[in-house]
Amino acid sequence: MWTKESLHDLVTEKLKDYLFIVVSNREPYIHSYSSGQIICQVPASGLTVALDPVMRACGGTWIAHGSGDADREVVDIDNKVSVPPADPRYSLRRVWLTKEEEEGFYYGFSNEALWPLCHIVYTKPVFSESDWNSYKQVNEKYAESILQEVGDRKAFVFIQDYHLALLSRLLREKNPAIVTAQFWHIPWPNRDVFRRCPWEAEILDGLLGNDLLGFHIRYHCSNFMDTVDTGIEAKVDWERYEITRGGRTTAIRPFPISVDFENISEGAKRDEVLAEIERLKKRLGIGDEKIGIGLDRIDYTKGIPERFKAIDCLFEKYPQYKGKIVFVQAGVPSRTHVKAYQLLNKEIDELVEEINWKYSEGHWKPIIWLREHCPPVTLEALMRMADYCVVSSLHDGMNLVAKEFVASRSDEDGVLILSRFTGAARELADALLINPYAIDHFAEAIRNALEMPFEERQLRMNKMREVVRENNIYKWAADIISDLVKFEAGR
Ligand code: GDG
Repeated sequence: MWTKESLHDLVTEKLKDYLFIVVSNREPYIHSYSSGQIICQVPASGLTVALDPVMRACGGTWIAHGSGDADREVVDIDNKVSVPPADPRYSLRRVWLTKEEEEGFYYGFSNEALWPLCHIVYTKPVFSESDWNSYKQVNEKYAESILQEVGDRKAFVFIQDYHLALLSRLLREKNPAIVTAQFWHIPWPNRDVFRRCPWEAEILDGLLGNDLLGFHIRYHCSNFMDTVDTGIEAKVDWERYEITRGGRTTAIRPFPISVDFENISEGAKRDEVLAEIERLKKRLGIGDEKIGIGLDRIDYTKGIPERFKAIDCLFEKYPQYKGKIVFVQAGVPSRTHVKAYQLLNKEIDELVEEINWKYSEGHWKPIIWLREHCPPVTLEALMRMADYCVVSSLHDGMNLVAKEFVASRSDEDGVLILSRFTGAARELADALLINPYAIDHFAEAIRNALEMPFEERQLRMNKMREVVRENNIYKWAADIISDLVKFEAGR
């Protein structure tokens, strides 16, 4: 079983001569002003939630966009600050982007082109030449910051996600000795879909600057191999899952990301969490009702409207549940600058209003909608007080909420309703698996969750807990580092 200590030992032994650098767009800690004071927040992002414990164990430098309005106030002359603020374990080096760069690189090419292209949930990607230029420019800016940080030392740079597809190639051109691995946190679609990107060749070439390229599941690896096979000049080795281009080879591997199981499991038992459950129930007016929860970034890939439609369908079919159950949806606003997200927020508001109007009786209403960024203790309380948790993504690389829910249930209770179209569904076979597009079937799954006897809930939860305990976030990081070291040694 991998722990933070064994990961630390692995890094000390295998990467002892190397500087360890993680790069991502989103930063793990954001400093901002609140009522004239500087506060530090943890963003709602699967990537940063997963990597923070890895960095705490490994040390090193995390390079990311400084997006908080007080971020500049707390850094030193190298744009660095030690984090986590209460117990510093590693350095966060901030990259500054102009408003125009944020618009074109982040909102534009990353989130209006690549995100919908890779998720295929019927939101059309928008390909704009100026967004693409901005994307290239920002990737160059990141490269400069990394090269400065590395200097003439040996370095292992671990690049995150779809915002930085060109980075490894840029680093390699300037400093071929840098070892890079990249993890793509979202799905990789089939080649016919990816072909629609006008800059397909540049993106594929950029990603093949890496020594190792990871996806959550093998299916995404195969889709990538296939896209390269038909998209650009390269030798694709299906036996070894390796691609050679321009004389250098990239290994393509699946690494299912995970959570810090022990920490979440132990944390959920704290008195503070139990007190928060009481506080929440009082605040939300919840009494003896059975509780369902949803907890997401508000994103059109997460299947939030489908979830509410299933609840509507449940009450249509089984009106006896009126007054007996309640569904708490916590949703943290995300990318609201993008039109598709504005439309989604409007759709969600209208659906909640319509369903609550249709079924509410006296003080009771079926859906409690919390559109806010919840502090960690509130998330822990929600997970712990739920009778069932719904993860209904229309498509999701992994989905950490599903694994966090399982990890938090040290009481061995609670039912997970999980979309088949998440990476997590490959591992969590004891969840109630659903197709979120099939609303009737989805409503039946909620009924099953509500009626499931304790023995079955316990059996399923324990099996899922075993899977997440064993395949925790430290194993994910250790597997990547071990594969990279093996691959480098075999060159
Ligand atoms: C991408 C991929 C992949 C949610 N609300 C709040 C909050 N959260 C936290 C959750 C969870 C994280 O945000 C969301 O993680 P997901 O994995 O579900 O989703 P994405 O952000 O889309 O992540 C995904 C992931 O990368 C990792 O590879 O699993 O497939 O899309 O940790 O608990 N956190 C706080 N307040 C909230 O209100 N603090």
